[in-house]
Amino acid sequence: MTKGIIFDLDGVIVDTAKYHYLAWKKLANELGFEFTKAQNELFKGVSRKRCLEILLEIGNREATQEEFDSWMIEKNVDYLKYIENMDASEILPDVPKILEFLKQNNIPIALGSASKNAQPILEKVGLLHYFDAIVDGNNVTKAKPDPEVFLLAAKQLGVNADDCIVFEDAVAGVEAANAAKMISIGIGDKDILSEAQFNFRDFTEISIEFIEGLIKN
Ligand code: B16
Ligand code: MG
Repeated sequence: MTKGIIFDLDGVIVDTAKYHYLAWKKLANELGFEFTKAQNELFKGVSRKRCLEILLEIGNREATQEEFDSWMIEKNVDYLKYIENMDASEILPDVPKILEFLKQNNIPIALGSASKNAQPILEKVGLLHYFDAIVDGNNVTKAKPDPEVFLLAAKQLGVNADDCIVFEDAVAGVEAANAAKMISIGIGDKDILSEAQFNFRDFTEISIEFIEGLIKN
């Protein structure tokens, strides 16, 4: 039975968090309060709807359903303006090297992201062709740490869940991978992602030998 590899998007393949931050900050400022980069950390791996709920808690703002819906749209319209200008230079270091190695070894590759904009982002940065399956915020009903996104990705790849390996930068994502009984690899701060089975700061720390070991076991 082959292994399957599942990548999160934001914080693993590209750093879209900085664009999410600018779009949320603009909305917060319009609503009359500040939104800091430190607060933006809470938004990583979290769905758009939940992000707005947290933002309103930060600003101590109430919203009617109509306002909530229109602010969700406004934030996304602003976010998409940044995405529009993305290109291959925004791919995080050594990600293409790993994707290329997996492709050459016929290892199925999936995306497992909370973002509803995942497909256009992969297209913009020129990585879409590497992915055999894309499961994102448009396909799931339960957000990470629920394992739904990764279980669906495994299913679409035709690989058993316990033969999958997940790269994640968010605590909720690592929890989701563990709940799916997959091998979890934390990308980022190992103290924050301490629940992951393996930890690396970024892909430049990951050798081809390490990947070979994972896909052979
Ligand atoms: P969208 P990931 C997540 O991406 C981001 O980390 C998170 O900040 C964002 O709110 C979420 O996608 C939804 O994104 O507004 O584009 O649907 O890390 O799960 O790839
Ligand atoms: Mg992420």
